[in-house]
Amino acid sequence: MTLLAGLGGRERLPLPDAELCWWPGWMPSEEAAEWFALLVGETPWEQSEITIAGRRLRIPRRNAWYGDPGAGYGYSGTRLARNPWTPALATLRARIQHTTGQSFNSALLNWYRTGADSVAWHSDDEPELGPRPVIAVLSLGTARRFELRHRRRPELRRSLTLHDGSLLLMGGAMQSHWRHRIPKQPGVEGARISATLRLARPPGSPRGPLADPRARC
Ligand SMILES: [Mn+2]
Repeated sequence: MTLLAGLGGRERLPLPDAELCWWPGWMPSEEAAEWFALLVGETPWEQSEITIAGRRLRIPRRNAWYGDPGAGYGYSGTRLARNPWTPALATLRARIQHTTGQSFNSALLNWYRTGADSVAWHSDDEPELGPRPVIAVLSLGTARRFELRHRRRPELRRSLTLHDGSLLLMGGAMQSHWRHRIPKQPGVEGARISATLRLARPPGSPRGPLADPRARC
């Protein structure tokens, strides 16, 4: 019974010090498979390296950055080349903006080739995202576990399965109070792509909230 899957009802996920909501059936699986194949093929995937304790390390995933002119992005001593929006990604952005009521000017795509790929504990709190960033995460392909850990209250942990076609919206003060990761999952053979949409602050713009205050879960 997947007829209504594309309508994707919104659910608010209760989380202290954060706004987190998601659309578990945002995109039907047949369509998600088409987007997955398209993005694997057309994306100029990069193998980023980060610097930890003076050592250059290859991150365990591939990624790529898309954005409007001026929407730069970097983390942990690496900077990604900015690609212009493709027609496909522009379409995806428009649809995600329509659903969430939020504007985005850039996208970080991640390709987790198998369960051996991962992303370590982090917050998406880069200065160019401004305070209280709002980030949309579209998941395509193999489901992966998404774990959350509160920065100062270790008893607060959550785990969510980000499955094919689901859309997650992280907002409020979440990036100040929570870290998240995609842990390695030995035995998982399939690949996952996440398209994470963000609103980067143009260089030199004044500090202040960027998020559309109407875009609440
Ligand atoms: Mn993240």
